[in-house]
This record gives sequence, structure tokens and C-alpha cells, in this order.
Amino acid sequence: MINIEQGLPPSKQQLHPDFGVEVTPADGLTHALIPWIKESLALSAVVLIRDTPLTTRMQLALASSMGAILGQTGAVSSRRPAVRIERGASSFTEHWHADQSWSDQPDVVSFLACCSADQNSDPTQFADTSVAYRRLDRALRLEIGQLEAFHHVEISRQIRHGVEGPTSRRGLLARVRQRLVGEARRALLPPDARIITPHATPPPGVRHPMVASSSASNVRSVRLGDHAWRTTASDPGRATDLIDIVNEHIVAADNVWTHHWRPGDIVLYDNSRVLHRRLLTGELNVGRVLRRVLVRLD
Ligand SMILES: O=C(O)CCC(=O)C(=O)O
Ligand SMILES: [Fe+2]
Repeated sequence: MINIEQGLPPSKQQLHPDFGVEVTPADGLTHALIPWIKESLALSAVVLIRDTPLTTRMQLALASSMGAILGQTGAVSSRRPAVRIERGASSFTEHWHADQSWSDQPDVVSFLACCSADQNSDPTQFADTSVAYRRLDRALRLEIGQLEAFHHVEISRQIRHGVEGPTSRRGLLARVRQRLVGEARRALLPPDARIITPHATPPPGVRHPMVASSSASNVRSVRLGDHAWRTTASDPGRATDLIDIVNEHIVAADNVWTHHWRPGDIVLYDNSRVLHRRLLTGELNVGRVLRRVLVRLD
């Protein structure tokens, strides 16, 4: 175990009045910084570290010292990490969502490393779902506190975005050149890395409480986003309307922080406490490459 008293503490700067912090390490990003990052995630839900280019191997090593790395869904090999490289095109990431909310592992931290970014490439936006929860009026808080929501990737996209058929096997998603790590990249993992494989539930999808404590910080937050499509409210209209009503509260303008990418940026965010989206600003193919690893914190 690393003693966080060792070495100089990093300096910190708030990114949004309610959440998000930039951490500037005194001696560059080392494993000794991991406890600071975890503490910052627990307090602030989003952590930015600038000027720290990472190779895939370094990113996987840092991620695996924070917790278990998520593997590719349905992977043949249980030790194959899901490393996603997002390039030009967007695959529904322009809609506010929480990564993995459609799976049995929704409490994950996403670890994004910016490999390259043109000056005008699309930013990523974040909205804090615990602040949003506290701002809901009491009646709505009581109502959703009793309910669960169904999360399912295909159903939610079909209903909300009019996409027909299973999107994950169609050309639309193939446009996002997702390169999932194969056998060769498995060699990049530290030998003691732990991999867990998330599972999706068949339609109507996995049920998560609409309000739950965040995994990292024990703060209550609303669990919704684009993958949620229906709640367990008994009235069918209310069951679906509630999702849009609460989602809109979460992404109110004053609850949003926008990050403009520079190469060498690292952003980590707690999916149990923020929604995020790619903000489309123009050409989908304007260059930016983000590499994503998902971690379930210890
Ligand atoms: O491209 C973006 O701005 C967002 C990417 C994203 O949603 C993800 O990597 O999970
Ligand atoms: Fe995402």
C-alpha cells in the first residue's frame, strides 16, 4: 500500500463550482498518485490531469492499480480488457449517458486518455447527478426514490433515436472504429491485473434503482442517462416520461462542465455520479483520438 504522506501532494483546482477537479502532480503521474486520484474522484466525481501522454501499457497499468479492469462484454477470454479507441465518428455518445449503465457493472470509473486532438475537435461535457438529485423538488425525489429504471442499449436507442434493429451489430456503430483489445494487447496487462466481464440483461434490460449511493463517495445520485428507457412506475405514460423529466434536470446548463481536449489530457469520471456526452460541434471526422479503459475501483 502506498503511503500518501510520501512525496509532495498534487495541487488541485476546481473545474465547476459543484464538481470536477484538475489535479497537477508535483512529480508527474506515478503510482504514488493513485490514492490522490481516488480521493479526488470520491470528492469531485471528475478528475482532469493535463500534459500526461500515456501508452496503452501505462494506462492499463495505472488502471489496474486502481481496481479491476472491465473486460469486453461477452469476451471469449476472461482476461481481455476492453480498451476502446474512439476516433472521428460518434456512436450515440453525443447523447447524455453513463457508461455501462446497461450492464450489471454500472459503478465504474471511465479513464480516458487523449492521444491526439485537433484544436477545434469536439469537447466532452459532464453533468453531476448528485447535485441534480439534491435540486429536484421533494415530491419528485420521493417518487423516484421508490422506483427502478430499465436500462437497455438497443431498446433505448430504438425508442429515443428511432434506430431500427440491433445497433451494436450494424454499420452505424461500425463507423466508430472501436478497436477492442485482442490477444496481442493482452500482453500489455500487468500480470496481476484483474479483469471482470460485464453482462447485459435481455429485454427489457437490467433494472437499477433510480436513486442510489455513488460507489466512490457514498453520495446519493440519480441513475439515468440515455440507456434508461422506462421506469417501474405503474402508469405506463409516467413510466417513460419520468426518464425524460429527470434527465432534463440533470443536464441543466448550470450543472454542466465542458472539457476541451488537448493531447496528453487524462480525464477520469465516476459513472455513478456524472452523465457525459460528446458535444457535436461540426464535422464528425475532425481528428481526435481518445483511448478508454473502464475500472471498478477497489
Ligand atoms: O467522445 C466523447 O466525447 C465521449 C466518449 C464517451 O462517451 C466514452 O468514451 O464513453
Ligand atoms: Fe461514454
